[in-house]
Amino acid sequence: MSLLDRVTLNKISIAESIVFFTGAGVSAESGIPTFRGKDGIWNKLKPEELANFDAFLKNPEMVWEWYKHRKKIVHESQSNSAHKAISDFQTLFSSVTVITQNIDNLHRRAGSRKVFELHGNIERNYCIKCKAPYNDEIILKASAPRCKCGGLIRPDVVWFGEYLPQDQFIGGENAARNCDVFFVVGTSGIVYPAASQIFVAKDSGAFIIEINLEESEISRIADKSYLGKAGEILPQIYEEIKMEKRKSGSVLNS
Ligand code: BJW
Ligand code: ZN
Repeated sequence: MSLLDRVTLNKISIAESIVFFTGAGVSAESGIPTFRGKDGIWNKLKPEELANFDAFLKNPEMVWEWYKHRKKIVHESQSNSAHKAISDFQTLFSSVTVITQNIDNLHRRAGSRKVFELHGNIERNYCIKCKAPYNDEIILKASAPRCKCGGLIRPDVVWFGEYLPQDQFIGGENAARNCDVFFVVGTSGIVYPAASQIFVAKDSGAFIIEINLEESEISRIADKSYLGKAGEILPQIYEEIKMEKRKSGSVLNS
């Protein structure tokens, strides 16, 4: 049985530019825990003690212990069928953009080529004093690694109260403003300014499709909500659009 109704099928099929805005839920099926919700890590740990700069300065060892643990999880994980389906959409549409709040690099690993990372990337690190980049080899040797200049090295992720990387934010916002269909996948949609890009897409006339295990802050503005696992729903949507495009002879390559 088809998942997509006629209106949604048409909206996606005739789109020229599509965007996937993703959150922790898209990586949940890769074994990377989400932040909020039933199995979210912030049910057990307090974000204000770990995900902000003051906490890092106060206790870099503790914050690093947490990030080293998460680096290991990310390093050992693999992209799942949701990341793969998102990447596969590149064979059907000439403009496919991923805007992700995730720091796990799994969209790129799955083959997505245009990815804006709003909250950084856990595979990178830098010195807080001179901004020199560091790879994980150096990091894993010390409990609170330091740069040659003496500055503390930190993971290249965005903590609460910090500005988002402007090039990534602006790139994402432009894609949101100019797309026809905007998928919102596996995010609670409560963290700003990232979530504002969903509203930019909505206000610019995009058709908003949400995919989430449960209703979220975004459900009320979504044109269509699919409740379920991203790793099951996205491959199904991809297959239905591929069939529709084949019928009309407009597949790019496959
Ligand atoms: C599935 C699924 C499956 C599960 N399939 N679905 C009021 C008070 C205090 C602060 C603020 C405030 N209002 C606004 C703020 C600012 C603050 C903010 O937004 N806070 C809110 C929480 C209230 N924002 C900031 O501080 C930002 N910076 C900023 O505003 O700068 C301006 C400024 C500068 C200087 C001074 C003052 C202001 C920065 C935000 C940085 C967020 N960083 C984190 C951590 C990154 C590093 C790390 O990972 O350690 O980013 S927080 C965390 O939340 C992470 C995520 O990217 C982000 C979003 O979470 P996400 O992805 O939505 O995950 P979840 O867990 O919330 O949701 C998962 C969803 O998936 C659920 O809905 C599930 O149902 C679903 N799901 N499995 C489909 N298989
Ligand atoms: Zn330095």
